[in-house]
Amino acid sequence: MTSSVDEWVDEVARTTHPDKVVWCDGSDAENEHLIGEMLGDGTLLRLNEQALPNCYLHRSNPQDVARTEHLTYICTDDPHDVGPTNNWMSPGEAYEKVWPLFKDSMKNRTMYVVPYLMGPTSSPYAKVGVEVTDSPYVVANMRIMTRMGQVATDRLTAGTTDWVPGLHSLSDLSPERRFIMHFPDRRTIWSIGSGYGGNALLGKKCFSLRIASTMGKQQGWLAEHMLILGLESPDGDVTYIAGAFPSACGKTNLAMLKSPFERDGWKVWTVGEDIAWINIGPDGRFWAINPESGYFGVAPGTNRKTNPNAMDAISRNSIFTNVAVTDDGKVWWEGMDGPVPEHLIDWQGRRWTPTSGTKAAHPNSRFTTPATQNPVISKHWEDPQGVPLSAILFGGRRARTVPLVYRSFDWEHGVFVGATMASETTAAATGAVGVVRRDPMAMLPFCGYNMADYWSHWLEMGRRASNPPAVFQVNWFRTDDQGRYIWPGFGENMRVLRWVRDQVRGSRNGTPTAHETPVGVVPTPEAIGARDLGLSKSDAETLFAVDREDWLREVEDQSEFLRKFGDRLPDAIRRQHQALQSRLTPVAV
Ligand code: GTP
Ligand code: SPV
Ligand code: MN
Repeated sequence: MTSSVDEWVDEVARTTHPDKVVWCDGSDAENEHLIGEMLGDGTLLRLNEQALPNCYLHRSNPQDVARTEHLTYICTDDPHDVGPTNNWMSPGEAYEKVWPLFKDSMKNRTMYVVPYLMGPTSSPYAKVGVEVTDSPYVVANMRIMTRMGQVATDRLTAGTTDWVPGLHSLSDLSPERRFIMHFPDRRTIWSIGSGYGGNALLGKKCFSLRIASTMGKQQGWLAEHMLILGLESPDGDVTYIAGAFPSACGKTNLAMLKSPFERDGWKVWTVGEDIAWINIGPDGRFWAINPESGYFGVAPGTNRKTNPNAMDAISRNSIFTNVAVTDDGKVWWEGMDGPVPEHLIDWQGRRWTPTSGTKAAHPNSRFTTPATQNPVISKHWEDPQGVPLSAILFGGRRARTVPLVYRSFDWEHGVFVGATMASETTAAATGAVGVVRRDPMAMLPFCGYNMADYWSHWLEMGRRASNPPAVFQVNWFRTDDQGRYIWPGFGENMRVLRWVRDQVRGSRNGTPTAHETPVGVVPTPEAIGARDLGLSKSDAETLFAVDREDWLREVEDQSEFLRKFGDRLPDAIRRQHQALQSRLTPVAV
């Protein structure tokens, strides 16, 4: 390897004291050997070999089942550079407080050195990381989620200097000694005390969002928590749409959508389902690549009806984390097809029956599966320049207030809509579930610098692009008085995608399909096909309603949030907020 990688690995090994150091090449043989070892020590359990060939179950420590946002830090000299929405620690304090936790943390363990590439192999936008970890489970997941091994090593030996070092150790898995640390100035990551998902697979949230967002700010591009899909219309044309929804709010499902209108020629192709890196092309459009090569998807709720493409993808070569198992070694989770089994082994390895009164699978249980197994993978998913975006959707879980879909008036208004979006919290992070919080651009836990500066960067990107995407907000999660979701969601979201395409490419038949409201442009119920769906009149009304009182409360809550950013808040955001307020306030006559 290059001398700088060697030096860093030596330095880490001198502190963490592993038994041995293994440099990973990403080969099948290496993977088989690792899997064998993990089956041997119980880290992995083999699933039914006929039904789920080469699939494994991992049960994580019950104290380590989701990202831990309160233990996630951005380390800069000046606390103002991380802003009010991030946890800050000075690099000096990090060295004093967190570095010592790595001392001897890999004793009696193997240290794996994992070079990986984020982005298609031939893409000029792809970037190299090197993760050092003492978790073979992390290595096996990184092998699915990133282009790991030789392809990355080749870039390093070819002289890439801006590679991102990431140090990861399970240590004792204690939440008291758990820290997820980011040093944007040195483009370095340290993670200790967790083996789970976004805390431990450092290529994902730590590099591709937190560190990459700071690179993007400096270099003029965007690292976003977005799915990317291609919407094929009956004329065979494909419109690319990106969508930023917070964790566990529907990105994977929308990106893999199975169209109910396939026979009419409407179809979705997946480019990415969690992260997008966006550059401005020579044509003045936004071009997006998916830096990942696999899906780390939410298991509960996934079934043949909601997401048949995912069910096909995860039927082989996949790792399941914290799901339940049936007597015949198949996987099970809440929302799985068919009747609930009489007994199961739950996510913690305990006997479970329908009367147990607990969830059999953890609500944040996940599958890790290679992107290439997705039956609707886009043939452009590895295009080096990415795909050109016509629209960006911002979406969240909102029981009230936000209609099914609306379009923003222009780029500046669209950035404001993203900046002020909110969503109910989910099991993807530890803490209370179902609490509405502001989650700008679905990046609240992932933006590596001051969110106000990030909005300035978004505004600037729109000014630089001659043809930026149109911006929409969507909400699949509006409920009625009984708390039931009004909108059927999943495949039926195709109806919203079709309307979005009409908005950006021109209507199909010239009849009016939308009307203007104070918050944005809302479709007519007919344009979505509310009647074909059998929605009652009152449900359809609720779904498309923009209630003045609700929105005035929303504006009030937005004020409180925006105030936190003080002088750093871009004028354009302040202006947009005032403009929304005055559109909502009837003029006295
Ligand atoms: P992360 O991987 O955490 O970033 O999540 P994600 O945004 O990819 O969310 P995902 O598609 O995995 O969906 C999360 C949960 O929401 C799952 O339980 C889905 O079944 C459910 N879900 C997804 N789309 C819809 C929808 O249109 N309607 C409803 N009601 N539920 C949905
Ligand atoms: C998310 O929480 O947004 C995820 C899962 O995609 S994790 O990889 O754990 O961050
Ligand atoms: Mn995510």
